[in-house]
Amino acid sequence: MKALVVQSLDKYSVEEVTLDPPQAGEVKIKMAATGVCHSDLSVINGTLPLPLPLVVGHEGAGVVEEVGPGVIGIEKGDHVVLSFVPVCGECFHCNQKEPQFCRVGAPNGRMLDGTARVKQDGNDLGVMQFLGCMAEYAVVPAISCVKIAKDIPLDKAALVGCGVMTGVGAAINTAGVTPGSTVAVYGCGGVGLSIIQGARLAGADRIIALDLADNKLEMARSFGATDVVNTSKDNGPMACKELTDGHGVDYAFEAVGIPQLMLETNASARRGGNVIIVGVGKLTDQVPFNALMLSMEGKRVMGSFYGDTNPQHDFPMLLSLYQRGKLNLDDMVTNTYSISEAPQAIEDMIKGVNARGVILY
Ligand code: CXF
Ligand code: ZN
Repeated sequence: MKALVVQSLDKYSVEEVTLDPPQAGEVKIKMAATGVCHSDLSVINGTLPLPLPLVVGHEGAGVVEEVGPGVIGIEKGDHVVLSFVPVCGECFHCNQKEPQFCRVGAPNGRMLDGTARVKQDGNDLGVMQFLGCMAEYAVVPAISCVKIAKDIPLDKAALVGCGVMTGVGAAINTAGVTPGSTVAVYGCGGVGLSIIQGARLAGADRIIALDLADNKLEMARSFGATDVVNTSKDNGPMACKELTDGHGVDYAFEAVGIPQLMLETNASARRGGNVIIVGVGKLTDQVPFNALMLSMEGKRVMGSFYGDTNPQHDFPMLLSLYQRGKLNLDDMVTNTYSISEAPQAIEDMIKGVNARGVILY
């Protein structure tokens, strides 16, 4: 099969690889669609350090082709969205109702039993997040699969596996955006646009989108932003204050992963407001919050990982909203690519041309 393989830092190409059959607790998926996410790039450039070579891809949907021993509840022919975190339902975090932090395995490129299914010339290849789904097929843990209705288009469903869940979940699950509230979103890529949609679904009155690129701000408007600010021309926190009678917003989100933007996000929230950091920065970066103001301003500063999702509940819920026309996934897919064109899809993402680029098989 063809897969997008990262051979070494900043070096990636479409390769012919082989895939072993699913072992106990695993299933083989015939991929239908894979969204291209900045975290794939983070693996390529080493921001997310993983042993290489490795197959990227962690935002996908497809059809179950083969079921390994001991798998119950998933059958050949089922349609599934892949969760980039396998959920065991039994560990400390699963029991805390925090399945996004499930401890069943640390993503190190291998399967949950520590071995590999993808091979090239007899050598093991790693996979991203137990998935490696930027490939024609993927063998994945059954506990990474969320079954969905067969009438949902799989190219739209794929997006729920990462970007859409991360963004909508940050607004609804992490922040708990309330009706009538004011919201600012720094960064209008796939995740930022999904935060905007989440805030709109939650009934926010004012949604301010901030980005450097006019094409992203145009998209933001179409997904529900009421105001847009191009931060290459205007000061973000000042604009947020002007639009909220001088107070600052109730909920300010950062969806890029840059320390300076995290500080601007904090500065855009009102006293007593909420600051939600969604963007994943570099391990070596620090954010210097002012030691006096952190207490005095009484803001709730929080991180949001995977939209605080419970995949088995939230994926079907978001897809139901899609089917009823309340969540716009159609316009999120701004370009599609074949697996052979995956390097082009990565380059387009770097250029910022897409809301989401999607590989179709
Ligand atoms: C990431 C978070 C870090 C692990 C890989 C996935 N989230 C979204 O892309
Ligand atoms: Zn992602």
